[in-house]
Amino acid sequence: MTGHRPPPGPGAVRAFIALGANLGDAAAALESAFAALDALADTRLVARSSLYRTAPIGVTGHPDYLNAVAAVDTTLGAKQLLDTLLALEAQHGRTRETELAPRTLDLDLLLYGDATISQPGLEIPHPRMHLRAFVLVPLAEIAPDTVIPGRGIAAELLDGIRDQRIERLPRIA
Ligand code: PH2
Ligand code: MG
Ligand code: MG
Repeated sequence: MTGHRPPPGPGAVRAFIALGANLGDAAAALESAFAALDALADTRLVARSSLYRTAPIGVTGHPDYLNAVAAVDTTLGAKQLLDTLLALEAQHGRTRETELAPRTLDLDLLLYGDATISQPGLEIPHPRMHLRAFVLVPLAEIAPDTVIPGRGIAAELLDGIRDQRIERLPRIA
């Protein structure tokens, strides 16, 4: 997004990534993750949402999350990009005690162009993204017209998630 590096080249695919954290300095982790995405080989950050404070979904008694969404253009394949995201999580201290344990950084691949992919460990579109305010609200902020294959248009899915608590944090600088 800084404009100092050349675009990733012809054939780049627009992908969307969900960022989340609810352990440690979550805001710092998300800012660091945006920078790391922009610095990836063959990948450029093209848009980033605000940070949002969100109620944990699927668990009770855990700390609130900070969530955000990034758009990247990349010539990495979907599986390469996924593996890169998992490596970035690990670099940010992510451990996996239990499935929904509080985490220092979660990076979920939401969309990879208009692809539909179903293989072990890689489900595109992310199978629950259309049900989650913490994904749809930041996605609609940066790319409201995004088509979620089989589900609809991001901005049009917001009506279904009005009951989920989410608060946009003011942008600093
Ligand atoms: N991630 C989950 C489960 N629940 N809830 C919120 N608010 N934000 C998340 O990122 C999140 C969640 C699984 O990865
Ligand atoms: Mg997740
Ligand atoms: Mg994940």
